[in-house]
Amino acid sequence: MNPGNKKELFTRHPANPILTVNDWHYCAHTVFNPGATKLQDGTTLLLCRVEDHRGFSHLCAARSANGVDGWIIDDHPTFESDPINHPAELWGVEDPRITYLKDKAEYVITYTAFGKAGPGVAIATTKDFKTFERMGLVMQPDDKDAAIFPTLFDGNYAMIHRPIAKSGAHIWISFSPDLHNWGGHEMILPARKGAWWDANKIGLSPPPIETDRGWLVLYHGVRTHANGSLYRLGLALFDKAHPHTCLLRGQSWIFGPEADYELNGDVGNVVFPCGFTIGEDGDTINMYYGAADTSICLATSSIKKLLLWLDYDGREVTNLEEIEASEIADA
Ligand code: BMA
Repeated sequence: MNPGNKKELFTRHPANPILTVNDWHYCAHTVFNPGATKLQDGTTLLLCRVEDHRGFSHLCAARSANGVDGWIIDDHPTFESDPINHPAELWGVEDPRITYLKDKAEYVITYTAFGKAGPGVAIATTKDFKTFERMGLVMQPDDKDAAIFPTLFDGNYAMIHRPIAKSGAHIWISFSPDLHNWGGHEMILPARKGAWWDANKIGLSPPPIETDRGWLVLYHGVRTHANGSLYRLGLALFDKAHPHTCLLRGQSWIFGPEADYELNGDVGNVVFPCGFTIGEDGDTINMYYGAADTSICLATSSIKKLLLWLDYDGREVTNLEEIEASEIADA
């Protein structure tokens, strides 16, 4: 599939931004970077990051029958930081990703706990998005952009996350028998170097998307330039049974800031998805993303289209990229 000059594979919804802080029932500064899931009755639930006027974030649930409009938003923060019992959340909770675990019949929320030591990965579980059980920090700072796979691998849960290592900000995987204790850590996708759009920093965006050919991983890449940081999205495919094995990695980015609401805001030039739902056809991807750290937007694509594009633009991952990453460590 030759996409021609147009590399973007997602179509923005004409109603964007679909949610802004003006839709909230209480005083807040911005709403962005929502986790997403479809509840058992088909309702789309977004767990939105809400930043208050101190600069601290909490999470608030918004529900809609069609995932586009008619949002019913909680009239209070749904999930707030608990700094007394969890000091790692002193400055708030950010960027949730939601995974439904069939074996437990509950939702696992991985989120960034922001405290004095920096951002770390924390987990909470819920059955109804009203009451939550906190597990606390599962990956120490500096670590973020985490999500759990919806299936087990040889009886273990798997989590993708982004620790900051000496070699840089690359994507890693870890495994756990109980969601509390994690091991088997392995780097699975390195940030590239030099002129690449995803040089400097990468991190998982929404949780991995299950397909017949493997796990589609949408990730954000950050390119630092004279004007600041530019957040765009890339795509990779991982082996279905061995999710630490990358089969294909796209060369070009597939979505980046273009619309006014993505270019301008608290942090311009940022598109930052943390959640998706799949349409009733089993193929449509509804990607929910934060625009410019200010509002919430929707863009759609298709699993078939993304896989076809990877066959065209993707490359098998060679050791070269890992060698490049380790060169940074050696420098
Ligand atoms: C990242 C995260 C996101 C944010 C992005 C752009 O490091 O903190 O929450 O959207 O930066 O500011």
